[in-house]
Amino acid sequence: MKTSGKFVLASSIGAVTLAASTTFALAEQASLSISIKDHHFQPAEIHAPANTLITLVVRNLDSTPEEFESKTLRVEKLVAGNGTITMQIRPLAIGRYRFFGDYHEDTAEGYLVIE
Ligand SMILES: [Cu+2]
Repeated sequence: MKTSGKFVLASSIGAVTLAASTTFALAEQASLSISIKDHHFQPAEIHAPANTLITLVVRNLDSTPEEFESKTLRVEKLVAGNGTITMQIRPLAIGRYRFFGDYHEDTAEGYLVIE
């Protein structure tokens, strides 16, 4: 009787764990945010896991507009002075992906590190 009770309990825990991990695998997402200040990205390096849909928020703390751009991430999006944009970045393989501010590329540069 006691042994049978333990068996049932163990089975239920197994089922719950399996359901939870399946849900997680289908909804892997990461949220990142970065700021632009004095034509520099802060932080200049951001990290996210591989094969994950990424939501990136870019806040421009400067009063002048900037364009968030990256060839390898395939994004190019205007951020108004004191404005905020939100973008989706496709799931990526491990690597370092460079991005820059197209209006101040000499100073506004950063990397998205996928690990
Ligand atoms: Cu551009």
